[in-house]
Amino acid sequence: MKIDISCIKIDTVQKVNHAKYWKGHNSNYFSKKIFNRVSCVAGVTTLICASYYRYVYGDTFNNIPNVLAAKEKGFPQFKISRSIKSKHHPLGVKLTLFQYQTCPFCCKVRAMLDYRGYSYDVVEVNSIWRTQIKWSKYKKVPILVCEGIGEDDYLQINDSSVVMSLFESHLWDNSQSIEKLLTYFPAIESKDTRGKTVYDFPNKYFIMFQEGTPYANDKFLKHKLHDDVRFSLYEACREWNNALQKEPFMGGNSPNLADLSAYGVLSSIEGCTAFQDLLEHTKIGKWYYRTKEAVINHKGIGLQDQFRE
Ligand SMILES: N[C@@H](CCC(=O)N[C@@H](CS)C(=O)NCC(=O)O)C(=O)O
Repeated sequence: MKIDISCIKIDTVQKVNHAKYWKGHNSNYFSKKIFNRVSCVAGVTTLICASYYRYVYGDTFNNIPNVLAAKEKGFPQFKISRSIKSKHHPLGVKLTLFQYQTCPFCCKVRAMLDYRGYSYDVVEVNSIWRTQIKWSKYKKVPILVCEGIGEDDYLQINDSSVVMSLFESHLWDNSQSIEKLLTYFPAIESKDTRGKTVYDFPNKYFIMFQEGTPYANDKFLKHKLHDDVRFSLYEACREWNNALQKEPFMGGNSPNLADLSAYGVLSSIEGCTAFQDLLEHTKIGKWYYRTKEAVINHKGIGLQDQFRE
C-alpha cells in the first residue's frame, strides 16, 4: 500500500515559514530548522492519521475561483456540541467549527482558536454518515463557518492550514476583511487515481498582507518514515526539541503557528499509550505542556496589538 504523505511534508513547511517570520533568523539557521521540523511533523502526523493520506494526485488541475461555497443558501443549522465563549473574541462574527474531536487537523485549528481567544461553536460531525457536512461541496473536516459575513451571510473556510493562515493574516492586519483575505487562498480541484474529486489550497501556508502578497517562500520537502512509525515519532520529536535550541517555543517567547500546529496534532493522541510512550522516550513533554498551558489559558489574546506597534 502506498501512502502519500505530501500533505505532511507541506504541513511542515508552514510551520517553518511561520517560525521564520516570527524569529527573523538567517537562512542557514532556517535550513537546519526546516530539516528538523520536517522530520518532526512527518512522524507525528503519519502515526495519527496515515490512513487519510492515500491520495495520489492526478496531474491535471483546474483553477477554481474560491472557497467551494455551500450548495444551499442560508447558514446550515445543526446541533451544537459545545460553545467556547471568550470575552476577548477578536472578531465581530460568529464562528462554527465542523469537526471530528480527535482529528489532528481539527485539533490544530482548535489550538489556534483557543490560544488567540476566539469564541466558537463546535458541531461534531458523524464520521460515518457525515450528515452535518452534507450541505458542503468540500467533504473534509475541519470546516469553519463565519456567520454574518459573505454573500449568503455566511462564509465557509476549508482546510486547517487555510483557517490558521487566514486568521493569523487578519490578526496582523485587520484592515483587510476576512472575505477579502479568503480570496487569497483559492482552491485547486483535481481528481485522484480513483476518480475522486480532491482539493488543495496552494497558498495555505502563507500569511497574507498588503494586498495578498504571500510572506513566505514555498518549499517541497521529502521525508522517509521508519518502518516502525513510532520510532519516527520519537525521532521527530527529538528533532523538534533540538530545533528549539533552548528557547521555550519555536516562536521564541510565545508560541507561533508552528508550535500551535505541532501541539494540536500531538494533542490528538494525548491520553493514548502512544503519547505516554512518547513522553517516556523523549523530552518533548516540557515543550508540550508549556504550549498546552499557553493554549488553554488563551495566552495569545492581545498579541495582535504587538504586531501593529
Ligand atoms: N488538508 C486538510 C486535511 C483534512 C482531512 O484530511 N480531514 C480528514 C479527517 S482527519 C477528513 O475529513 N477526511 C474525510 C475524507 O477524506 O473524505 C486539512 O488540513 O484540513
